[in-house]
Amino acid sequence: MDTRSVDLAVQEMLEVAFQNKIETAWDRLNSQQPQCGFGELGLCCRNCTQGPCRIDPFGDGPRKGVCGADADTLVARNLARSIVAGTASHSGHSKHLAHVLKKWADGKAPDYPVKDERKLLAVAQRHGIEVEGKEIKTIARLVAEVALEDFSERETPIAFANRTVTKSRAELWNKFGINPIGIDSIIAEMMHRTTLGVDADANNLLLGSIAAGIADYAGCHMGTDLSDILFGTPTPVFSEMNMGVLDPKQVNVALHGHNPVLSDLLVQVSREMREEAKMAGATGINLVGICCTGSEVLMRHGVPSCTHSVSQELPILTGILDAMVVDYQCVYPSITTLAGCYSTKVITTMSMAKIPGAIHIEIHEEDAWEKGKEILRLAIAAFKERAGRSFHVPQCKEKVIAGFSTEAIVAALAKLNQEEPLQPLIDNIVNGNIQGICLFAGCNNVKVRQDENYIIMAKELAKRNVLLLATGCGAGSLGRLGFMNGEATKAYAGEGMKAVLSAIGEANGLEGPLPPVLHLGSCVDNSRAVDIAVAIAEKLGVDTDMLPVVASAPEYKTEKAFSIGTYAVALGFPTHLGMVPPVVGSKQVVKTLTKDIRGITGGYLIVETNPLEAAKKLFLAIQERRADLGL
Ligand code: BF8
Repeated sequence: MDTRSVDLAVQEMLEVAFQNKIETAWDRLNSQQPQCGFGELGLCCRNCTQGPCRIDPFGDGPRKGVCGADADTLVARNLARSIVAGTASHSGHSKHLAHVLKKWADGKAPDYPVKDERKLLAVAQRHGIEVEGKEIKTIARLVAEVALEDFSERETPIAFANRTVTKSRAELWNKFGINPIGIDSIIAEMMHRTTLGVDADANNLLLGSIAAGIADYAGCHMGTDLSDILFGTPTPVFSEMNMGVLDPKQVNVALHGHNPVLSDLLVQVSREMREEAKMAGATGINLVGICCTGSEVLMRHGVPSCTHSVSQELPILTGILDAMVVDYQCVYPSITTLAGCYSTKVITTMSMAKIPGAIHIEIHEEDAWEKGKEILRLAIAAFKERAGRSFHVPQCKEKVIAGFSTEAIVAALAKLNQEEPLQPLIDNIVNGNIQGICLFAGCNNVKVRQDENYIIMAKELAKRNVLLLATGCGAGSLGRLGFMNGEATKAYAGEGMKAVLSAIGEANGLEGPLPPVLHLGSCVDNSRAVDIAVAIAEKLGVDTDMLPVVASAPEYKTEKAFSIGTYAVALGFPTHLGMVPPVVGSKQVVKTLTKDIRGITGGYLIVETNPLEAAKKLFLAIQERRADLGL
C-alpha cells in the first residue's frame, strides 16, 4: 500500500518522481525528521529576542519562558497568531475583490464588469443600501465601500459577519465581547495582545482568537459575495477531476492559488487565444485548476480540477504542463525547482507573492486582459518547446457535478416546493431521511496519507444518511476519488438520503441523483455552508448551535484552516480536527477548546485522528442535537 496517497494518479506520479530523482513534499517531510516536539505541542516562543524559549512538557525542565510566560500563555498566544494569520489571508483576498469592484464602478477596471446584478442587489439590500433608481455602477460602488468599511473600525460590529448570521448569534457574540468592529482592527489587536507583556491570560487570548475567527468568517463571506457579483453565482456544472484531465495535444495551463480575479479572467482570455494556440500546432488551450482558484473556475466555468494541495507539484512531472499561473496562498515555492526540469513556465502575477525562479507578469485590473494574453503566449511557446519530448500522464479522472452555491441548492429544492424551497430539506431532516449535515473543509497534509481521512469519513457518514458539503481541497479529495457524481450516491448513500437526492435530481432533470457530496467551492465559500445553516435555523426559529450540523477538517494544514475552524466553533458547530493541533502543551487550552467553549458559543472542537472514530463522534454529535430538537 502506498502510504503517501490514496489517489492513484498521485501514486503513479510519485513513482515518476522517484525514478527521476525529483524531490517532492513527501521527501522534504522525511528530511525534516525528527520535527520539533516543542513546536508540535505549541510550547516554543519566539515573540521576543530573549528567546527562543521552550517549556518542558514533562516538568523536569523550565516551566516558564524568560519573561515568565507559562505553557498556557505560550500555547494560547501561538494559536492566536495562527488564527489571525488565516484571517489576514482570507480577508486580504476579499479586500482585493472589493477594490476590483470599486475600480470597475469608477471606470478603471473595464475587464471586470458585474456579472450577477441580482446578487449585487441582494447584497446591497442586506446591507441597507437603497437601490431604487440607482445605476448598477453606483450600487456596486456602495457595496464595495460597505465592504471596505468592514476592515478598519466601525461604530458597530463587522457587517459581513453580523448581517449574515441569526440575530441571536450576533447578540450572543456581543454578550461575550467577541464581536469585532473591524477585520484589520482585530488582526492588529491580536498581534498587539500576543506581543511580550500584553495578554497573558490564556482564556482571554482564546476569546480574542474567536473574535478574530468571526472576522475571518466576515472575510470569507465577503469573498464569496463579491466573487459571485463579479464573476457570477455558480449553478450546477458537469466536469472532471484528476490529472487525467491534462491533454498532450493541447496547451495545458494550470491555474493555481485562490483569487478568481486572475483565474476567471484567464478563462475568458483563453477563448480569444484559441486560434493562436492552434497556429502553434495545439488543438486548443486546456485550462485546469489546482487548489482553491481551481475550485472557483470549476464552479463557474466547469474548468476541470487537476489536483490539490500536497500533490500540486506533480502535474509538472507529467511533462505536458506548459504553464502554472499562480496568484497567492498555498502555492509551494518548490514548483519553480520542479519546473526547471521540464518546459513548464511558472508565472507569478501578484506583487505580494513572488517566487524565485518564476517569470513575474504582474496583473493589475486596469490592463489585465492584455497581461492575460501575454501569460497565455508564454504557455503556447512552452507547448512548442515540448514537441517530441516524452511525457507521462496518469489516466485517472472522475466525473464531478459542482457549482452548488447556496442559491443553486435553493433553486434545486424549489423544484420540489416553489413557495418554501427549504421545506423539503427540513422535512427530510425531521423524518430522518437526512440525519444531519457535515461540512468537509480544509486541506491535505503531507503527514497523513493524502485523502484517506476524507474518504473513510465520507463513506461512513453518507452510509448513515448525513448530507455532505465540501469546499477547498476537501472538495478536491472527494471529487478526485469519485464522490461527486450520481453514481457515488448509489454506491455510498444510505437509503433515506438516496431517496432524497434522487427526488431532487429527478425534479431538476438530472439523469440520476444529486451527488452525496455537494461542492460549494473554494475555502472562502465555507460561507455558503453557513448561509444554508442560517437559513434552516431561521426557518426553524432556532440558533445555529441547535442544528444537527457539524464541520470537519480531516487533513488540515494551513493557518487559514485554523481560522475557519474557529468560526465554525463561534457559530456553534461541533468541529472535528483530524490532525492534532499544536495546543497539547496546555491542558487549559485543550479543555477550553474541547469543552468549556461550548458554554459560550455552543460549538467545540473534537480532535480525533482515527477517521472511523471521528465519523462516529460526529454522528453522535448530530444525534445529540436531533434529540435536543425532539427529533
Ligand atoms: O484555501 S484547503 S491547502 S488551497 S488552505 Fe490551501 Fe488548505 Fe487547500 Fe485553498 Ni484552503
